[in-house]
Order: sequence, then C-alpha cells, then structure tokens
Amino acid sequence: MESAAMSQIGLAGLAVMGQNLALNIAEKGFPISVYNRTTSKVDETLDRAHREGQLPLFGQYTPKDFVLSIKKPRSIIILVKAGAPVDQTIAALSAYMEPGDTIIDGGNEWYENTERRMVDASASGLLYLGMGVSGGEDGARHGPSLMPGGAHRAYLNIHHILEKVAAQVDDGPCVTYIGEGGSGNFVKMVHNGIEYGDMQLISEAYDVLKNAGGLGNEELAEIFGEWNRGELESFLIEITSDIFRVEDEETGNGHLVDKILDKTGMKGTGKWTVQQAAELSIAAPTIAASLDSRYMSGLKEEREEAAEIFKKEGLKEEINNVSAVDKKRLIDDVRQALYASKICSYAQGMNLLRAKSMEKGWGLNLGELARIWKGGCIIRAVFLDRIKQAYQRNPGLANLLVDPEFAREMVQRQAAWRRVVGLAIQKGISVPGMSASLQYFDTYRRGRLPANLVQAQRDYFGAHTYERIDRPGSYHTEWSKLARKARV
Ligand code: NBP
Repeated sequence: MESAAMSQIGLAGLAVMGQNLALNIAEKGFPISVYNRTTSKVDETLDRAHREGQLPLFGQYTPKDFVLSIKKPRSIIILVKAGAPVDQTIAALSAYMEPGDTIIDGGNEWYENTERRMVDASASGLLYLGMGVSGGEDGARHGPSLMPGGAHRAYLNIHHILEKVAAQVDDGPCVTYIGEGGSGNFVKMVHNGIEYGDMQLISEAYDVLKNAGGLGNEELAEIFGEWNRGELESFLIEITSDIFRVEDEETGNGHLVDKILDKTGMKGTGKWTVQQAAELSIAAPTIAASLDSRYMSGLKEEREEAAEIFKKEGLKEEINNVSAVDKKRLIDDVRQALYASKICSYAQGMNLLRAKSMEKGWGLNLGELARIWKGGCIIRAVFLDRIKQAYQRNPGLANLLVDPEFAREMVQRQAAWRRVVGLAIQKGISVPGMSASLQYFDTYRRGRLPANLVQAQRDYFGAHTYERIDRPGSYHTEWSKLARKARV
C-alpha cells in the first residue's frame, strides 16, 4: 500500500510514547512512516492504526526503507530511551538522510547531549530539534504539550503538524518554538522538576488529611474532587481523586492505594533539575525536598527499623489522635497550604528557567511556557493561565510571588499554611515540600536576614570581608583582637 516518499513525517521508536504520538499524527491527517528496532512493534502499531480508524500510518522494517519513505526535506521524530539508544538510532537513520533533513529527539534527554548531537548533525547538513513531550501515554495519543527547541528552520518545516497534534487550549495549541540549542529539553526537564514538587505536595496534603484529620479514602476522593472544581483544578488533583476510589482487585479487600509499597521510583529529570538549580545558584527548595523525599522513600527497610528503634526509646506516635482536630477547618487549611506551596514551587522552576535562559541566551518567554503547559502535560492546571498573565503583565517579574495578584493570594493564605505546617510538625508528620515552600516565602519576603552574622563569621575566620549597610566598600575586621579587647 505504501508508495515511496509519501509520508510527510517519520517516527522511530514505537514504545508507549512513540506508538501513541504516531497514531495521533496520523489521526490529524498527516501520513506518517514508522519504524522500531524490534519490528514486532511496527506490526503492533499498524494493527492499532487499522483498528483506530484506518489511519494513514505506514510501517517500515529497515532504517533505509523508513527514511526513503518520507518526503524531502525529511523530518524524523525519535522516541527511544534517552542516552546511547538515541545515538544508535541517529547513526542507523542518518546514513540515509540528506542535507536539509531534520532529526527531532522527543525523549527526556539531557540538554547537553542534544547540543552535542546538533553539532554532529550539522556536519552532515542535518538539522536538529530536541523536543520535550509531556502528557504520558494519553497525552501522546490525544494531545501532548510539546516543547521543541533547536534549529528554527526545522521547526518551521513541521510547525503546522505540531500545532494540530498538540493539546488545544482556549489560547491556542500547547506548542511553541522554545529557543535555540537544547532549550526544549531543558524546559521539559524543569517541567518534570515542577511535576516532582506538585506530586510531593499533594502527597503531603494526603498525609496530613489522613493522619492528622483522620480522613478515609472515600472522603479523600470527595475532597480532591471538590478541590478540582476550584483554584487547584489540575490533572494531578483529578487523578488523585480517582486513585482514592479504586478498590484492590487483587484481594477484593480495601483500596488499592493502601496496598502500594511506599517507595517512589524516578528516572532522573528531577535530579537534573536540582543539580542545575545548584549550578545556577537558584534556590529551588521545594523541588529539592521532593527529590530528597523520593530518596528517603527508597530506604523502606531502614525506615521500618528506625521506627522500631525510636518506639523502643519511648517515641509516641501522635498521628491518628484526631479527636482535637476541627476537620472542616483542617480541610480548608490544607487546600490553602497546598495552593500557596505550589505557587512557590512554580516560582522556583520559572526562576531556574530564566537563569538558564540568560546564561545561554535562549530568550525564553516564561509567559508562553506557562501557556503551553495549560493543556496536555502532567502539570496542566487552571492557575497556569494566571501564571501566564503574570509574566505577560511584567516579563521582567523578579519572582512570581511578587506579582500583585499572587502576592495578595500568598498573604491571604499564609495563616492557614502556617497552621498546617505547624500542626504537621507538632504531630511528627513530615511535610518537607510544604515547609520548604513556606521557608522559601519567609526567606524571600524578609528585608533583613541573619546573613549579616554569617558574613561576620566568614570574615572572622577567613578574612572574606563584608559590606556595610551604611557606607560603600568592602571591610575586614580583626574580630578576635577586638573581641579580646572587649572582654577585658
Ligand atoms: P522507553 O524509554 O521505554 O524506550 C523504549 C524504546 O527505545 C523502544 O522503542 C526500544 O526499542 C528503543 N530502544 C532501546 Br530501549 N534501545 C535502543 C537502541 N539501542 N536502538 C534503538 N532503539 C532502542 O520508551 P517510552 O516510555 O515510550 O519513552 C520514550 C522517550 O520519551 C524516553 O526518553 C522517555 O523518557 C520519554 N518520555 C516518556 C514518557 C512516558 O510516560 N513513558 C513521558 C514523556 C517522555 P525496542 O522495542 O527495539 O527495544
């Protein structure tokens, strides 16, 4: 059925993401060639294309046939495991590609790998895009958020396809040209860092409601469902509500969520985000706390042993003693604490993006990034529209928290936020994300911090000098001599 060079685009790598994205592209009316190293996945995809509406999708079984089946200038999306598989796939395909053709890596790739491959590709006249794809299986199939960065000419070749394939929201498709170099991968990485923060904060809200408020799964499903009709409306809140409703089919007894081992997995993008924040001297404590929590969740056996040791030493569990708690107020407080904590986390992510953009000269448009995250992706949320507006109002906004609208909201929510963190601390329920966000807010909003004392200490032992608040210049003091004099 397939004739030579009929496809408008190609996609190599037919695991979860590739298969679904290819079907999405075909469904939007763009004939597509597909290829996978293990060819049974080509057949699987063809079968789905047939079942899901005779979609214009053409299977190819060798790299050569695959490349030659695509119209020139060719655009080929690669969706294989990040790292060496991408290099191997590029090597296999580029042998048949020609100058002016484009490789688009849609994986969660480290941005510097993309920049290295861009240089290699340009030596053979090939163009290159690193394109973040978010939304998981369902997003890929029905409309993801797409973050393409790299050669602008390559973007122009396919933007009409990407705009149809991406999720659609009230102000357009969830795709935009991100910037040069590895900016698309970098933006996707920070998106994932924010996703880590969101998931951690939601899990802490659950922990407090369950263990300080005594809420059961049915009530939690209701509460999260209700929250999803207000300012917290988002994909993650919606799926959380669903999760609490699911029964355990394995045993037919109780809810599945209670049977899941409390060890969180990860694939590395959260760690990269925190590493980059440190490299760029950007405080991202909420995202860092979510990463640390995943590490500590992995110490299941150690944590169980520690619980026994502290119990023997007389530590009493304060949780499940819910008689003194005003449940209705707690629920409302947790909602406000979750919202305020999330805004701090987004502020951290946005500041990281801005710092990297300045370092690399990418010219990232933070308002536009918030816009393309409004649909399709895992962190899609109603308040992203307001984040978009905040950066549109003032592209030079120093921090999301000082946008007048968000500043007002933080002030309105801080009492509830402090009550939740205070209650959790008192009861020994760990809330590292919520407290990191609150500490971020409390540090950022204070005109004077105790950093003066740290400067004095640094100058005392290391002659690092300090500045004064009342006159210019840099100063050094013989602290020990003066202190000795003061003592006598
Ligand atoms: P995986 O990350 O699980 O990768 C599986 C694919 O990589 C298969 O097509 C496999 O081919 C191919 N592959 C491997 Br492994 N080694 C290869 C090699 N040496 N040469 C050629 N192909 C090779 O797939 P995925 O979950 O669909 O994710 C694809 C990318 O999208 C990843 O970068 C991932 O991080 C990213 N991503 C995933 C999600 C998600 O929800 N899963 C969301 C957003 C982004 P084979 O069939 O021959 O083994």
